[in-house]
Amino acid sequence: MTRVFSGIKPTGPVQLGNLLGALRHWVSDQDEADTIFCVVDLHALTVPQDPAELRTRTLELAQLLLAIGIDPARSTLFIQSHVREHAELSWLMECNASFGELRRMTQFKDKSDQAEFVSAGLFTYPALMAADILLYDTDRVPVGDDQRQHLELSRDLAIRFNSRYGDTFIVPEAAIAKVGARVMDLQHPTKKMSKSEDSPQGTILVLEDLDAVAKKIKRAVTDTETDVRFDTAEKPGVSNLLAILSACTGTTPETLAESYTRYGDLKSAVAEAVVETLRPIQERFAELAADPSGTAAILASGAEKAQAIAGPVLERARTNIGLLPQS
Ligand code: ATP
Ligand code: LTN
Repeated sequence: MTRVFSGIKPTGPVQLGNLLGALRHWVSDQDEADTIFCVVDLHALTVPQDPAELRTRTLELAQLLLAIGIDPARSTLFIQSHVREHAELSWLMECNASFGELRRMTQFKDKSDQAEFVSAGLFTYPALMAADILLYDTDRVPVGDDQRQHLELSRDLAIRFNSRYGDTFIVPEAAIAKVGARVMDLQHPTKKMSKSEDSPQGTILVLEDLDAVAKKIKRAVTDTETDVRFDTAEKPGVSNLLAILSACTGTTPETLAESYTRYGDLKSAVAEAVVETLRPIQERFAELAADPSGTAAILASGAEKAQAIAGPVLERARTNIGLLPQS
């Protein structure tokens, strides 16, 4: 059976891009693959975090994943830091990644440009991500388009490790959807929507008040023309709305463009589709939030199942790289 693995950082409230670009595919992957999903709290530490807030967000993010339909009976759901193997394999990955290849990562360039304090962890971030993936003999990694370069590096590191030390890791494939893999900010449609950027009017939060969601969509930046066309270069705002509607309805953006002649009608349709996508998630989240100990139990069992896979894979890597076994 195909093994699917993916992760999400507890760096802020989950936004529509996370849902459409990645999380909805995690849910559908459960029908056909052996699925493992992880809240990557160690990755969140690459930028400064308030400890109490990080703890709360980590638990809430796990509850949100359950609310969108991650089913603990079919998937392994756990917190990255609960499985110590991630940090250890990350070191082996760091020692096999070059300074030059890490320096070329565009996410590092973007995030370090804006940061006052650039941690060493922000730089080595992709080595930890490769460790996450390789620890589970992963075949496929569903992610948004912004993770393409990190996935390519994970593959390169797996191939390099295998060629230096003998067959150790499965080389994973990225799974990037055709539609919704790059949801843009509603106010700055040439920038991706992000949970840690400060753009409240341009970002739709999955748990946000639904009237506020509809208002933000109706105020989304479009352009001074009037025709509805799917053209990401010339019409980024309109194309973003079409892509969002497409991801929510399953109809292609090109076909949708033919059904609307006015921006106002398109925006109303997008608002309705997004609100109806979010409503059931919010209802389910409210139920789960009332039972944090239920989530904690799911996470404990998830970490145990994850560790049972990660332990032997790490052992394989330790042996092949030449670390002396403990007697
Ligand atoms: P941050 O702002 O802290 O970097 P983020 O919102 O980009 O966070 P991540 O935790 O880095 O979210 O990503 C979780 C998943 O959501 C990843 O697979 C990522 O590719 C995807 N994703 C994030 N933003 C978008 C977006 N705007 N459109 C589509 N997919 C996205
Ligand atoms: N880097 C990813 C989050 C992430 C991840 C992973 C995704 C960490 N480890 C393993 C897939 C597989 C991000 O910024 N979205």
